[in-house]
Order: sequence, then structure tokens, then C-alpha cells
Amino acid sequence: MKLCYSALSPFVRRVRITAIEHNLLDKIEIVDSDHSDMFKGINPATPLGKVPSLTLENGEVLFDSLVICEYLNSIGSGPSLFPASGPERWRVLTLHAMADGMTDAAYQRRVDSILPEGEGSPSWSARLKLSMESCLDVMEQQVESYADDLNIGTIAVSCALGYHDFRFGPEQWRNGRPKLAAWYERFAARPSIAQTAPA
Ligand SMILES: N[C@@H](CCC(=O)N[C@@H](CS)C(=O)NCC(=O)O)C(=O)O
Repeated sequence: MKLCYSALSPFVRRVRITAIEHNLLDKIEIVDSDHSDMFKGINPATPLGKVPSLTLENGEVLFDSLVICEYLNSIGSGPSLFPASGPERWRVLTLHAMADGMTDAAYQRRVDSILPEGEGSPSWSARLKLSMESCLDVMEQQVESYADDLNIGTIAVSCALGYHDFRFGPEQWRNGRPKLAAWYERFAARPSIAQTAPA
């Protein structure tokens, strides 16, 4: 299998964590994305031009990160990261959706900040920041329910927080969110999370 990859992508990171937890790293060949022109897209393997994508042995291309993670979960040998059915499945997928939306808002803010002079939108960036902060506040309220569970929802939360540290460190999301900060410190020490941290 070929994973089209970008070292700093928080979406690719979720796939890498899933691959590590399922002992699949040695079955995956890494293909670097093409960052020569951000306006052309960085991955020709998908119509969206984004990473990650996973090309299977039969040539079929899977995307986006959630689909790839569930595929790896279905063929791997680790404990399942996707509850099979019932209320727990919807809870975990909704947690994933919140963390994914927060990550997407952070990524769009980051892109806005590197656009050529005059092409960004400060008011839309402020809207994205509000959305990120609302997600952080909800995470602080519900983090006790995450416990020490490892699933696609808690993985996505940890990647969202890691990306926040990496791109928006000075905003100090830990301030006023002590429970989330304590949970993240424990969770981020897990080998699959520590090994894939953006540097
Ligand atoms: N929903 C997608 C989001 C993927 C995404 O936004 N990837 C970014 C990298 S962090 C990308 O490829 N950006 C390049 C572009 O949009 O041209 C997923 O979960 O895989």
C-alpha cells in the first residue's frame, strides 16, 4: 500500500497513529506529496489534491483520513479503534467530527496566514478561531468521558491539540482548561502519539 504523505499534516498523523497501533507500518510505503505549487494541490492521486490518500495493491485509491483509518483498522491486528455499532459508535464518530472540524479550522487559518498579501480574510480567520475555541471549551467539559480510551475520536482530539501547539502555540489553549491539559499530557505519552508528534 502507498500512503501519500506530508510530514506535518495532522490528518496524515491520524493515519500514521492508526498504522502504528495496528502493526501495519511495514506494509505501507510512504510517497511524499508535491509542495511545489500550493495552488495546484499537493496530491494528484485524488481529485481534491489533498493528503492523505492510500493506494491499495489493486490500484484503488482511498481517501480521506477517516476512511483510510477505518480501512487500516479493518485489516490490522490491534484492538479496534472504531466501535462496531450502537451508541458508542456514534459518540466516538461525533467526537472525531468535532476534532476533525477543529483541525480543519486550524489548517484553514494557517493557510490564510501564508496567502499572498491582501488575499487573506481577517474576519473569516476570526470566525475560524472562534470555532477552534468553542471546540476546546467543549473538550474541557467532556474530557472526563474520554478516560484513557484509545479510539479514533481520542486520537483525533490529540492530533487537533498537537497541531494547535505546533501552529498556534502562543495562543496557549491550556489556559483555563486544566482537565484537558492533564488528559493530553497523559495521552501524548503513548508511543504512537509521541513518535508522530510534529517537529
Ligand atoms: N478531510 C481531509 C482533510 C485533508 C487536508 O486538508 N489535507 C491538507 C494537508 S494538512 C492538504 O492536503 N492540503 C493541500 C490542499 O488543500 O491543496 C482528511 O481528513 O483527510
